[in-house]
Amino acid sequence: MTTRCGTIVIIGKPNVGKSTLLNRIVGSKVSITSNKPQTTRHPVRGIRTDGDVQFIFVDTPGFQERHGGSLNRALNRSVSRSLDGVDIALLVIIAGTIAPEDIRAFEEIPDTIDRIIVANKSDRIHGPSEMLPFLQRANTQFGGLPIVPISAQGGRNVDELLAVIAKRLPEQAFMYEADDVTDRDERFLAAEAIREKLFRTLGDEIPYASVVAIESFQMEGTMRRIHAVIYVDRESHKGIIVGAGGGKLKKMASDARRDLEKLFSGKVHLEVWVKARHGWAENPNDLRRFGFEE
Ligand SMILES: Nc1nc2c(ncn2[C@@H]2O[C@H](COP(=O)(O)OP(=O)(O)OP(=O)(O)O)[C@@H](O)[C@H]2O)c(=O)[nH]1
Ligand SMILES: [Mg+2]
Repeated sequence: MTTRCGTIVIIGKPNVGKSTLLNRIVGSKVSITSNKPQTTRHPVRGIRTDGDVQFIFVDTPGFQERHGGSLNRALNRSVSRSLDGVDIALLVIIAGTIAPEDIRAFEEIPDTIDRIIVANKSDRIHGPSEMLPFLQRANTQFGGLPIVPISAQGGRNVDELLAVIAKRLPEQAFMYEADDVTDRDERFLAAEAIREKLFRTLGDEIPYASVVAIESFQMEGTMRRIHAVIYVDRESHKGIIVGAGGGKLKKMASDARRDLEKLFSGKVHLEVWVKARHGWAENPNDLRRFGFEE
């Protein structure tokens, strides 16, 4: 049997729905999502195998322009590095608009890579009278590359996108087992599940100044016992996360635990502490320790 297999990187400005698309495609929540930009900080692979075709998608952090700190530079470097050796790049934009940031993200993709423009959130478009002129503009802007309107959230047209991709994948052996969904280990997924709750629960400032570390992860029979620490940049942030009577932290931990039990199909015992670690986002040693590539 001839098989097709290839790597498809998902890039685009923050908050366009890259991670939602990845999760939709693999049918499991391997990448965290929120309505705040900069949710994804580490590239995550999502794998999907349909018969004789294996898709290896790489979700990346949104391409950053606003702030020039060490963390953002590390994020942008990881986007650029994710483009190395891939077969296809998907540029995700929001249907109906072509922003200057979209064009700059597009310019990051070498033109030696097969490119597809994905116009997400098409559920927000009001019919063909809005869609057709947009498609025409996108066609001119992106030099006639394929443009596929989808809704990652609702799933509209995602199968059509997969069909467009499948045709372009090289003929080669699978790189993962047919039932693999991600390359990331359970420690990573656990830390991310907690970080997602910070993004979804707290105001703007805190999530960006925090990072989650897994201190221990043990199997006890079929139960996973996980101990995590949320590091924040400032002592005063600790109280904001913990909340009155510890209520906020308790809720975030129990939401994260529920997600993880679903993802791991097994019982999880999760304990989460909050500690201050001043200046971690500007400290190269801390950035390395928390898994940001140099
Ligand atoms: N209406 C609508 N909203 C969507 C769709 N796809 C994603 N969203 C929402 O858009 C927001 C951002 O989604 P993410 O998947 O986290 O976006 P991202 O591009 O991965 O963001 P970063 O990792 O921060 O760069 C979330 O609130 C999603 O629920 C869609 O098809 N339609
Ligand atoms: Mg993301």
